[in-house]
Amino acid sequence: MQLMQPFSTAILQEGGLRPSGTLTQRRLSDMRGMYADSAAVDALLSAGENPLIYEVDAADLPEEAGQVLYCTTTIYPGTIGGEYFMTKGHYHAQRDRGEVYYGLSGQGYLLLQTERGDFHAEAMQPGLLSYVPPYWAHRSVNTGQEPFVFLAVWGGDAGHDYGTIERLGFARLLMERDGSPSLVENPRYR
Ligand code: S6P
Ligand code: ZN
Repeated sequence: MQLMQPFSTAILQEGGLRPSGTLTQRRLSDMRGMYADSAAVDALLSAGENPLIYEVDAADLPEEAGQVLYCTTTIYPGTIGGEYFMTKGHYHAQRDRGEVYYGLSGQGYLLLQTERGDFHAEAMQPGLLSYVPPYWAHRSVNTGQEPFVFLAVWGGDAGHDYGTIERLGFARLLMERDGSPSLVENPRYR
């Protein structure tokens, strides 16, 4: 059997792996329907504005059992209709696979929910590890004025289910209210 060789990667506090892995950029047009204020989304896109919401630099590793995958995520600061810039969010395709997030720079929140109706919001900051248990969908949000960057580490066979969140959304929205983050019920949830 051919064994992989050990290696090291630098994790940049401002986001990114060195050497770089695979870069993915998510713009507003990639997230239609995810922000509650669809009129605000349409207005920006039809004005030709398509802001970069977040980017991921993911280690090039096989997505299979036994591997440990990792990436940095950089969420840029901003709001759409008062809702902070955020990731799409997902369940793991294999629901019983957990994950850890480790804050590198900036400020944000991790929103988590389960299919049986639990919801949880966890503040994230540099130096803090946030644990995503099995069965919890997860979305991260930048509530600060600068890029919010974190490292994620998860099992190689977890996979990603984006469709469930695309259909149902998250139970609560993280909105900027008087300059501070505020969780509000998502009127369109379920
Ligand atoms: C992967 C992990 C993160 C996210 C990344 C982007 O399991 O949870 O690396 O992929 O933060 O979020 P999303 O929801 O677009 O994959
Ligand atoms: Zn995940």
